[in-house]
Amino acid sequence: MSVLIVAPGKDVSDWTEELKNQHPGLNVYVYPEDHDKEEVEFAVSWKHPRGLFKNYPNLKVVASMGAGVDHITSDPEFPEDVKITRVIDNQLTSDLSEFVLALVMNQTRHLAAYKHQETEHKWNLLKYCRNSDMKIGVMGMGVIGTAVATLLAKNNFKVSGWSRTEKNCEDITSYSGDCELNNFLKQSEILICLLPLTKQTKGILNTELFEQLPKGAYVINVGRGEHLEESDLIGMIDSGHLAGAFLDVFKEEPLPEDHAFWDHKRISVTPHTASITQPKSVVPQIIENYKRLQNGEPLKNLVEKERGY
Ligand code: NDP
Ligand code: OXD
Repeated sequence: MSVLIVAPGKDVSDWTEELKNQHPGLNVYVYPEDHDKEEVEFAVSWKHPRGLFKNYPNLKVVASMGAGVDHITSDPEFPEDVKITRVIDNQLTSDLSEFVLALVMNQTRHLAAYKHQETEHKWNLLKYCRNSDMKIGVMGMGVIGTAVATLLAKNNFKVSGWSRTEKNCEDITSYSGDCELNNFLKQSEILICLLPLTKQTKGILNTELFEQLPKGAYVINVGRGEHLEESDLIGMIDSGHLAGAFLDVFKEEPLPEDHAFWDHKRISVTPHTASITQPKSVVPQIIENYKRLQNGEPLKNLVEKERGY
């Protein structure tokens, strides 16, 4: 049995090295190098070519290199009987939480606005909101969303979370389901999207949703680019309803050079870097699942394919 790494355009030398270090003797192929398709029962993947996996007759598991699995579930030709696993990793989770805390503080203390003023040599004091007076809403209270919400609550923000099912987290108000979305939104002065991309969540960040946020709300999208209707966001910022947005993920990555987001004064962008999987930290869970597969044991971090996450 062999492991196949499929991540076109990505340097995967550290993944290969870690897999071999942490499981000496493991046979690892990197797509598209020459390999016997019949030998492959386990693949590790990030943005595989559509339809690729149907050519592997003995494939049992595809492990996402990241927390998100939309790059796998969006393949209409993905074999029905092949299982999907995802990454759940403390380092990935805390990196993302710290990134979001930095973005929130950047917004509440007007650091981006001061940067603009600096370029114009302008000395203009902006009134700021103290953490304890700021209401933040986190969409998606999974592994990462809960960690983000908890870190924000520890920093005295007033935090709410929205998910499919109700949660019970200390100092975080829980809203769940479509029927509670409006109540969640209407008090979210900063909205953070940490949903997985599914049929239900695609395009969820749109005009209708933004209209339910308080006037002057700020939007942070670190989920997926496909959550956001891009022109709706620009329209709502230009109309003055939203104060601005910080985006780490985009429909098209890299963000095209001529995209309107680059030059928009109230939109900041980063190149999908909120948190980056560290192979050293994540390979142990991949190896564990590889061994579980060999022993016929249940896999960890299994994705519910019907749910899409
Ligand atoms: P989880 O699967 O642990 O959590 C998903 C959360 O979203 C759950 O709380 C779930 O609700 C909720 N949810 C899903 N569908 C709906 C819906 N239709 N309505 C309401 N709530 C819904 O995911 P993670 O926390 O691990 O990761 C979230 C996403 O973050 C990833 O899928 C990825 O897209 C993104 N990400 C981005 C990174 C970056 O660098 N920008 C890095 C890592 C991840 P429930 O709890 O009830 O099931
Ligand atoms: C992930 C990501 O899903 O990097 O882990 O976006």
